[in-house]
Amino acid sequence: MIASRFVRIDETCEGGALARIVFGDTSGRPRIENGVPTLHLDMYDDARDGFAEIWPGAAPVRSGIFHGLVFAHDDEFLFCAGFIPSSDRYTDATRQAYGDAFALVRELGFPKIFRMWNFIPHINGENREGLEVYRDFCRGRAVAFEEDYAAASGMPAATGIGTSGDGVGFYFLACRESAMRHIENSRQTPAYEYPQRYGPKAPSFARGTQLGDALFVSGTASILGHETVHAGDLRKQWGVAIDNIAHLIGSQNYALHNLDQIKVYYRHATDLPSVTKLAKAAFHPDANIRFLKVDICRADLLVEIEGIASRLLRSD
Ligand code: 3EB
Repeated sequence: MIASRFVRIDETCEGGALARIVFGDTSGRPRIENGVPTLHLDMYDDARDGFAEIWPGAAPVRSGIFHGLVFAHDDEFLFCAGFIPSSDRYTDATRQAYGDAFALVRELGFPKIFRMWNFIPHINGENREGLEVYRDFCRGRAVAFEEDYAAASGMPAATGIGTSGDGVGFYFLACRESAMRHIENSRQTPAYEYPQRYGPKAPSFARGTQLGDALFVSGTASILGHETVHAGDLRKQWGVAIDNIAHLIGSQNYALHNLDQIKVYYRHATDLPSVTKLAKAAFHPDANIRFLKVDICRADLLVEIEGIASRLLRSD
């Protein structure tokens, strides 16, 4: 099974890791640092001291760079990270970067992308056409998926969220031909079927992806059908997001106490005490949770939650 770990930002990463994502105070192009593909994202956690997410690999790990994409793989899994410089229009660069990523995964023999993360600066701002930045990004991503990927392999679980840094950072994990399954949530319209009022092209992601024992849960918010519910009410939004996750993972026989490697994204700094309390009550006491203060892809969303369900945590 593949699993991530959250570690302190200054903890060195012993050999064999596929990836290190540093949630701290800088953003930039991914690089190979001490042999490990590393992506820095400007988005402090609640403690304002940052943390790193590590994806361990099994030796031998091979790494490389392809069209600015930094990658590493072992025999089973591939990690890849990319970066799109800040711009007043993201559609074409996003289409290009995703197209390169799809070519890379096929070339290296890991054609099944099971989990992606996208971090978008000024996500609720406007591009030079007056289109919301998130929608601009979604347009390029959707075209890339349509052109070259979705027909064969569907769309992975994902997160698309704000960052305080410059430039779009993204990373993903892929595997070889396998029994990976993308999962939808009957409480929510599939994101790729959202109507046009949310943007010219719908977001390209599945609500979750099951792989082996793990269910990767996409960023999940207070959306029922395709509509935001409880605009302006943090507690009610939290409740709907949690119910959405419980319903999604329940369909695969997991419960909330099975959720780990949780990230809680919240819009307003003043909501941190509330989301901390709510998370304590909702998740297993041993679950690893990080809180990140960022903008969320719809201006009316106050909180978004992601995680990985597995059988490792127990309720007793
Ligand atoms: C939503 O359900 C909330 O654009 O990759 C969640 C997860 C959201 C992923 C993405 C967006 C994305 O529509 C937003």
